[in-house]
Amino acid sequence: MDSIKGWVHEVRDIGGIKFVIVRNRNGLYQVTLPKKKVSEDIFSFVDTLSREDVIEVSGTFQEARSRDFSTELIPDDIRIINKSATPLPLDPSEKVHAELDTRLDNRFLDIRRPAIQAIFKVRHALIKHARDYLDSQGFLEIHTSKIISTASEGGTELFPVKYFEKQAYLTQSPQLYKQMAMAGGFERTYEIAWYFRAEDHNTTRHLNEATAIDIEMSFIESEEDIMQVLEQLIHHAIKGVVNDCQDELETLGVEIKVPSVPFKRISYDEAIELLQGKGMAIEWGEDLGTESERIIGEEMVTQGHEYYFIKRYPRNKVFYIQPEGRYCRGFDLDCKGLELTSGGQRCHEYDTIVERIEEFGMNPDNFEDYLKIFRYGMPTHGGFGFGLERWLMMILDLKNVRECILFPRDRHRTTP
Ligand code: AMO
Repeated sequence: MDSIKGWVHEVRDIGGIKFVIVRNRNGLYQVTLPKKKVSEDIFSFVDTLSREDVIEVSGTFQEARSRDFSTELIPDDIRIINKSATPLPLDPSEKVHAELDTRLDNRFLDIRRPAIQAIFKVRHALIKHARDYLDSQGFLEIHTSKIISTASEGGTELFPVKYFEKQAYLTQSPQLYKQMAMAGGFERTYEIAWYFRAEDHNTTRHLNEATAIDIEMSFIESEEDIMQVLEQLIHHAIKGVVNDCQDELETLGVEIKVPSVPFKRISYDEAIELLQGKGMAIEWGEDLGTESERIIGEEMVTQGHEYYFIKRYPRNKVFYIQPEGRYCRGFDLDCKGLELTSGGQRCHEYDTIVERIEEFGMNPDNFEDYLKIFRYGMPTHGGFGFGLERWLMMILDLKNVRECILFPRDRHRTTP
């Protein structure tokens, strides 16, 4: 006796034969009820089923003569596990189009859609293979506190947390802690966790709570050592996804190419020249904003590079990056015009990091716990923060980063 459990996706009645399409995490199944082959009770019982009822069907699988199914289940019994209310606020069979907001308001129903399940299966595979790669390279997985008392990323706002009688914040990045892990002698660590950013912009690329892969690595010669880990990680993880997720990629109608390594590297100076050459009014030292990133992305894609590094930024990029004259050892990794990663070699000497904090107009007294780690034997080190939702969005060619996280938090959304 065969049996399947799942949700009623659709009921079709074409006279002498009825079909119940059942959906579960493995996909869709056809339950076929030829009037002459099943009991009268079951044949009429099917008419009482509503879409999204949870049922168990027992019977015998046989080969099907159907365009969509290679097998079909001829039922002996259909049992209702739980009825669904009607009408549905969202149609999981995807026959009725729904706007993103409606979908997110009813996310549990949205997730029942095979294409949405596929996104999260790819996300799972991506994390699994990224983790496998880092494990294979001797990185230790750590988890750091998400409640912080000092900002690490200037430029993005903090969410305040009332922490008993003190003021605390939700973390913007594990930055200071991953550096502490280097001071602690772990030498290679990674963390896959959340950032909270109180950024006001409500765009298709920004979340107020995002997931990231952060690594940190000691005894490096330069930021190149970090960039190599990143390009290898991307190469391996995408190879893993292509290997594991053919069905999901087919469901999503996406074909992905494993990017070859090494990735293209361009310097910030070259990026500025390119932008000026395209008529953009941008001066050396300015940030590369969305429009600049888009133009650089177009040019890189024309040259055959989906993934590319932009390195040797001006020294005003971030305070914890090692300065070098008017430049610093920071880099970004962009994909088709979207920034996925920031990273670089960090300052490791006490005097340099104090000067950098002052150079950025901040007060070293507010960094007491952080500064301590530079005084008692800090190795050269560096790392990166890699936005997972943005990466998934680019891999799957999705139009909105909210598609890539189960319960997105944006300017207006704190539910569900
Ligand atoms: P950065 O601030 O550039 O660097 O963040 C790293 C990466 O995280 C992702 N990201 C976001 N994704 C979606 N929505 C957001 N609001 C958002 N903010 C950031 C991006 C980004 O490239 N401490 C450094 C990293 C390091 O040097 O190790 C940092 O946080 O993909």
